[in-house]
Amino acid sequence: MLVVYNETHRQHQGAGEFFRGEMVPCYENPRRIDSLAVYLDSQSFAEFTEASRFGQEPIARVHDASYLDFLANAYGRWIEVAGDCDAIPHAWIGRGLHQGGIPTDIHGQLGYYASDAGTPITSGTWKAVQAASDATVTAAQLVRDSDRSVFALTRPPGHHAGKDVYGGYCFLNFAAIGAQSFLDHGAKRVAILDIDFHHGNGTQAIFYDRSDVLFVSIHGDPSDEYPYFLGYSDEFGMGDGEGFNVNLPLAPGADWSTYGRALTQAIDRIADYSPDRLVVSLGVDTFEHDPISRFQLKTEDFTKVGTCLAQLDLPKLIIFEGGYNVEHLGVNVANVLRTCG
Ligand code: SP5
Ligand code: ZN
Repeated sequence: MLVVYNETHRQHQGAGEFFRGEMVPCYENPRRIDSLAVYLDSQSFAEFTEASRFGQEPIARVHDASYLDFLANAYGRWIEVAGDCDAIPHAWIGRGLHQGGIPTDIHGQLGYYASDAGTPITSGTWKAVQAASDATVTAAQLVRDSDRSVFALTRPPGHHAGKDVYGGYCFLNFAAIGAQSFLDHGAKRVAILDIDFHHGNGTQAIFYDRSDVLFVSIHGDPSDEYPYFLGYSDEFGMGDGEGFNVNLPLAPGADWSTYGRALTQAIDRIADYSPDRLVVSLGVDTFEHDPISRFQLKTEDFTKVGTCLAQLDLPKLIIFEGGYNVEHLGVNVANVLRTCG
């Protein structure tokens, strides 16, 4: 399998995230990719290649211009008022307490665009996420040219980012950028399968009213897990998108017997849709020893995940999302990639 490696990921390195009333070291850190890259590099099935540059155009197909402008300048504006530390908001929009305007102050804008206090904007965030977009679009191009599956080995992750909102460690939605890039190059129907432990709320929201992208997600029940506010089983899509959004929430503690059934259901729905292209948001925070998640997949279960994915006989654009047990990331991801077709 081709692996597009984005070395610039390292530019995004947050000091801490706010959790349970205190700052804790960021779970989403460069060691994740370092460890994963070393492991994949030792596997003969993985062939590394570098990203080409595509610039802002594919990003602007998914995200709002004003949001991109904010992301590009947020850190510079923040250090003027806060000094040289990561930017984190302290005030948010409350339900019913907003008429739609965007404040001018950087603190107000952070609160406007952010969905949580766990996603610091650092000096290199904008560079890193642009490079991650390049890696994604390169991978999509390679899928088209080679008719083989390609893995975008990059971070930070993307599936919690909406068209004008960041959070959940995510700033740009790479699954959406990849899917849109397929559509812009002739695909008529793209399916996105999201198997990160957390619901891909950003991806869902971006495509909620569209039928050209089917979004299917298996994740921890949001009544009990981040991102809390989307990911319920009665969210089917709206307007033209009605029937093209499928959420399969599972209770905490799900192991392969439960998970495998949901995965079969997800794959059947995707096969029914008969997409031209398939994007996989691959999080391995479904692992039993993930430090922030609550499913119970074992290392050998990731081979079963890959074998199930192989039933969808299409080259896949696979994008790395979550997974925070740094030591086991490599073997878990490799077990999916080796078997997924
Ligand atoms: C892409 C992705 O996986 N984003 C996940 C964002 C989760 N943010 C909330 C983290 C809550 C941290 N919980 C720590 C539990 C430690 N026992
Ligand atoms: Zn996750």
